[in-house]
Amino acid sequence: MSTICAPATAPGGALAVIRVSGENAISFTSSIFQPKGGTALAQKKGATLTFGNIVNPANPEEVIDEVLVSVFRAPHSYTGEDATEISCHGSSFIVEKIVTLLLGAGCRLAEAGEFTKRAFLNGKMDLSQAEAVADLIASTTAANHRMAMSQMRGGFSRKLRELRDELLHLTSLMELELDFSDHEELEFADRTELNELAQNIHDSLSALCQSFKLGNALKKGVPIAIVGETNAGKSTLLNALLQEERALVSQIHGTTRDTIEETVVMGDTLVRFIDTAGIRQTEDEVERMGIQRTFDKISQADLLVWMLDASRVQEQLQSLTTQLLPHLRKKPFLLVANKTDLLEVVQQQTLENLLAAFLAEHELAPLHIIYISARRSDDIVRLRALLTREVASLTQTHSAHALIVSNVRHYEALSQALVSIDRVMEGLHSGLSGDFISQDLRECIHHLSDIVGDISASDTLQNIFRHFCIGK
Ligand SMILES: Nc1nc2c(ncn2[C@@H]2O[C@H](COP(=O)(O)OP(=O)(O)O)[C@@H](O)[C@H]2O)c(=O)[nH]1
Ligand SMILES: [Mg+2]
Repeated sequence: MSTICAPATAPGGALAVIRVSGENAISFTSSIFQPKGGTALAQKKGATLTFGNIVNPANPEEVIDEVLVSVFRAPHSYTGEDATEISCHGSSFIVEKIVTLLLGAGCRLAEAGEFTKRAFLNGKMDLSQAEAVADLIASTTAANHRMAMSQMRGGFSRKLRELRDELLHLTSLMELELDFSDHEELEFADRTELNELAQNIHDSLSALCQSFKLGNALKKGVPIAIVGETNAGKSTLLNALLQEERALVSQIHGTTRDTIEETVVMGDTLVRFIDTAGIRQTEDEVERMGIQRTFDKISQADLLVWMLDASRVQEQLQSLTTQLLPHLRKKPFLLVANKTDLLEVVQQQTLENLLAAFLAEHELAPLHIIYISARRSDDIVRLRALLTREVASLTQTHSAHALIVSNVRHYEALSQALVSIDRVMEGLHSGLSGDFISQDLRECIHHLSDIVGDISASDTLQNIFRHFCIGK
């Protein structure tokens, strides 16, 4: 396989690393490197550092930089091949120059994800672990980091192997029955027992599939929709939470016609706030489409912030569309009464009574009722703390050690495996012949194998590694 090289660090830092991997990694690096102190790279053991100069072999007087070269020897490297890493100063000129010299020495520029792809092909990690490397690099929150780290260290792979072993066991029991079905005197595992085995596998697969909703939310941001009448102050709140002027704010009703989504880190979790078009009766076609979209977003959200204009609560509750109520009964929500700066203290008491009566009448149970002015920063701080707590408890329904699926490809394979195991169970119930059941079992195993990468289709591999950055 050819020897590849690429910068492995993003531009802008004080130092940069250039990676080289392949059969000739050490000799190609050596041809542009003069060690200080004598020992040539070729004589160096694996996992050692050598200090020296990068020089242009065409003109050894031309010193490009003083660098440290790490030498790794197969199979003890990230890729499993001979490899070097050149730590140089982080100038884009130096990095480019060194890469050019390496290309001149015989290297080829690595494709996106090619180092990790080689690690996979050389058996250093399975496919799901390789994918976790990309997630790890992209992780911006503690929750995402935890998920990627656990997957990279093989927690998920182990679970899949366990499931595969159980499926193989079940298959062998089925096939035993097939092979000896002529011998009526022999006792086989009865079908209730087989069914129990299948049920266990079903439960594990189903739990993994269900974890995807959380995994996906953690990766893309836990969706929280801000809903309410026009002019309640929803866009003002979004801007305050994001600390930027993202959404247009105006006293003109119906300003926000489309949904706006922005992510922000709260505690150790990424949250995706969705500002929606205010809900009201309108003749405006575009605004109506916006309101329809509001309801779509409400259905997708994990948490709702229902906002009322505290200075107009009575009118707002009266005109409140009944369309919103079923959603508020189904989803956890915070009730935020905004614009308290426009209220007298006594008015707030009346307001609290009014709201309490309304909530009781409609059987609504908000997680919290909070009075704020979206224009006051200490109110925003208070609301933010409350939201952070609620998001943490939403995402901690899974224990910290539970496996969470966050990759769409894995989720799809698991869902298909679940369909196959369901067919196996149906087959066992209805007394279907063993050949058919074995066929479904094999299919189930096949879907699980896809996840860890016992797959031959190279376009699938190409597609997975295409999304990596160069140098990884
Ligand atoms: N007095 C007062 N006005 C507010 C407050 N929050 C928002 N507003 C104003 O209410 C109007 C509507 O706000 P906007 O965020 O566009 O409401 P939206 O339609 O729910 O998105 C704007 O003129 C805001 O400046 C608040 O806490 N107090
Ligand atoms: Mg708005």
